[in-house]
Amino acid sequence: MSNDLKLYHSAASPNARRVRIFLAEKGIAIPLAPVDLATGQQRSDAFSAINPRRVVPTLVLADGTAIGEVPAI
Ligand SMILES: N[C@@H](CCC(=O)N[C@@H](CS)C(=O)NCC(=O)O)C(=O)O
Repeated sequence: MSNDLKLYHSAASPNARRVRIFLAEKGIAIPLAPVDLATGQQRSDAFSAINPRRVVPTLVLADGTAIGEVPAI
């Protein structure tokens, strides 16, 4: 398990699923942080501070850089 990375995702998100499938195919385990899209958690102040575009998936690197596009992740 790499604790240098954290993936914000949602089980209901097809885009987040694309990244989880990639991680599984590569055998990479990283901490997953669920974001509840149904209740609008992606629009919360806390998540907006992580990714101002307010979408999942968002991959946060060890230095705090947040990447919020599947192809870039
Ligand atoms: N272009 C983005 C799209 C990400 C995206 O649209 N994510 C959706 C879930 S599949 C989302 O977070 N939607 C939040 C909202 O609509 O408020 C990517 O490729 O990662």
